[in-house]
Amino acid sequence: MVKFKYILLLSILTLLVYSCGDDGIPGSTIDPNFDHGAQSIKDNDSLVLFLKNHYYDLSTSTVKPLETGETPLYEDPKLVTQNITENINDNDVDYKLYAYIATEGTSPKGNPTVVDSVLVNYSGQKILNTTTISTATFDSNVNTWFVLGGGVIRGWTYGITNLLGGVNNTMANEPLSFSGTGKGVLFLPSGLAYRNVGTGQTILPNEILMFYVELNDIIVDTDSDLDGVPSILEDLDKDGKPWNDDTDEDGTPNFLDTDDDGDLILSIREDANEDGNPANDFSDLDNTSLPDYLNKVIRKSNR
Ligand SMILES: [Ca+2]
Ligand SMILES: [Ca+2]
Ligand SMILES: [Ca+2]
Ligand SMILES: [Ca+2]
Repeated sequence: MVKFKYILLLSILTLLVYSCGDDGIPGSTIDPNFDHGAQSIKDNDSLVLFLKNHYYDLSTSTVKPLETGETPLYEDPKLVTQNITENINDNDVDYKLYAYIATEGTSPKGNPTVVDSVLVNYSGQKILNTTTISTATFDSNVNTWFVLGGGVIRGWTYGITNLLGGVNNTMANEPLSFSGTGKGVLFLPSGLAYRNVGTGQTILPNEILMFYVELNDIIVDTDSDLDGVPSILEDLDKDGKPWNDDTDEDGTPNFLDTDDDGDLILSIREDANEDGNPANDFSDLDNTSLPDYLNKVIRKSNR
């Protein structure tokens, strides 16, 4: 089900999904000499000024130019700053992402991980200068599923983990309905959006963006490749980035790879004790810490 949705989304969504270079980084093949670090600093300077010149208006749930008596976003305790390091062309680039948590969600499911499936309403606007907001919404949608680490812009991957979802009140055969949803605004440097590439005519290279996001629901422990190992547990080096773990080096990260060790036996079938979890089966007496599904030497299928 989740896998199906993932594939469907990849084929439909053109805006929030970028095309990846061989290292998974959009634009890396377009201009290998582009200075991503300098762009990150420039974008952050703009974002900070923007956040100092705007506030969140509770009555309209929108970001507005600062007025007397209002608290600038930059000084608002509801603003979260995330430091994120992305590896681009073998160089680490530091970014700052700002997430304004307007309304805490009420879901007991907790925050989504960077690779969980999320159901969101959203709208995106450009930050074209630091004192005003583009009134044009370039993209919006309601009740749309995304896999956070699986193809959305990185600003979403990280930013939406700050939100909690709501409670599903949907009745049988009725439209989706949620209450107590989490609402926030993401402020993204271009490096965590469409980088120095843009999306063609809609987003130009190096544009900084803001997204209103409402998190309706999440799938806890999303298993995008349905191999029995939750996506977040396929982050083998535990660096918080499941997209850089690729045991068989076939270009598909483990959390999207149905045969993680490339031995032509599906991971879900390398489940010797048949408990549905391939991560707790260790048949190699010479390597007792490596589970069968990551061990090319072991090619036992339990089905
Ligand atoms: Ca990793
Ligand atoms: Ca896998
Ligand atoms: Ca395998
Ligand atoms: Ca097992």
